[in-house]
Amino acid sequence: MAEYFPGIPRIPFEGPGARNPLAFRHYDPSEVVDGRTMEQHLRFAVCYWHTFKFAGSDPFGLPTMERRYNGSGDPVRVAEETMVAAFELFSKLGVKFWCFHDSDIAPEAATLSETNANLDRIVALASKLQDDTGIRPLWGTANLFSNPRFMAGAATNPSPHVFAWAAAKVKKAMEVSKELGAAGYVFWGGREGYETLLNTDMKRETENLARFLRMAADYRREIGFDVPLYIEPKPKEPAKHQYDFDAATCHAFLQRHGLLGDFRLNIEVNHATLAGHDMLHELEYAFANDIFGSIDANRGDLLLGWDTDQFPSDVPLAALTMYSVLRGGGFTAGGLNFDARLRRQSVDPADLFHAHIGSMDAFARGLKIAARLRRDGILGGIVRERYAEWEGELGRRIESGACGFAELEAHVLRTGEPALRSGRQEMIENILNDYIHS
Ligand code: XLS
Ligand code: NI
Ligand code: NI
Repeated sequence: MAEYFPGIPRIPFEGPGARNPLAFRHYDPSEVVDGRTMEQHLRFAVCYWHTFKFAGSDPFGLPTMERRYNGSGDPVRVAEETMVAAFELFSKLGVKFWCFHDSDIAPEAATLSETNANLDRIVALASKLQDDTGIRPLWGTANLFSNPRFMAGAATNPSPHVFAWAAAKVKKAMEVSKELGAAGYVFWGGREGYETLLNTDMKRETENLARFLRMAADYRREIGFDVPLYIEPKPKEPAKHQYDFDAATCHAFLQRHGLLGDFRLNIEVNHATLAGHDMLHELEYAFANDIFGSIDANRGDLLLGWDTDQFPSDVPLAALTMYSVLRGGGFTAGGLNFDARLRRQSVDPADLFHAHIGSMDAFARGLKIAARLRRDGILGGIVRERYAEWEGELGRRIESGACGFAELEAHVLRTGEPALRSGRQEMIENILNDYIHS
């Protein structure tokens, strides 16, 4: 079989002092942390679109990256070569999962049937490569945003004909995801929103979106595709406003339309920041409301206002992310999908490896830091102590619903002002630094 990343070996674990840039310093898949191996905890996935289809173009410039597999020949042939290259990269990195859109893996043709035939051909190849390697999708999804027919939305399009197209694409993408043994299925509504309210019927669009998602949930049951469905929140880009704005907006929407039983969230770091939150806020909200599902791991740039999708090599953020995930019970069907792409000047195929190695190492360190934080129980203890008064007489009466305003007023008249207590933020931040840097 052709080699698409010659000169790059299977990436070994060499430990913290290693000098070899093509080695893990911290990610040792078999190392046990808190009763599970790192591989079981972290469930890394490589994303197909950025890693294999992004070639360095930006709104001002042409592609910069040449790849052996992304040639200019017959598109199905190119798709096959790309799939083989993908499994070479997955295997060399030692990741067990990948994520894809239907149109990343197989070229769209003139009609739906031809497109589906292309997909079937590539999926057969992917199945074989999966059998050989034991790698499978963390999730699949349908691209409902690139083709011009979706310019005004997919499930929220003013035209039912386009709604039908979206349904047909999702139907096939779910079938294919099931066939490949995907552990989940994602809905990201890049064009489910609006450019201007002057031509938009928001009520109708959001109700149609709910109808669409209900049909998807029904179809999942119909074909026995027994995995979680995820909504991936994002507030904008490409649409000016997207209906799945953030975790709380999605939660309210799912609740309002009776869809909570079928959907969870796939939370992405750079989408959280575009919504004016940080990742930890979104995770905390999802866990607090029992809708956490999976993570798209990347990061943005504070000085740029868009979805830069950089690789998540930031150790403190990885540590706090894993702290939140561990506290919530760890991943079940979900995992860490690197929805991230190289910078435009990182033109070498080896850069794909450096990017993934650095992010996998960051999360391995983050996992260990998070496990220590939990074992020592310091942060947990600080929070418990801060709310300790709720265990007292007054707190218990309020939380059990035993009292109302009149009794609370009487309490204040009797006892006067509360004592002011420090939130100790700076001290807590110092403790965190001790853990991160020791
Ligand atoms: C785009 C999204 C997209 C989804 C999958 O911003 O992150 O890549 O993860 O459609
Ligand atoms: Ni994104
Ligand atoms: Ni994403």
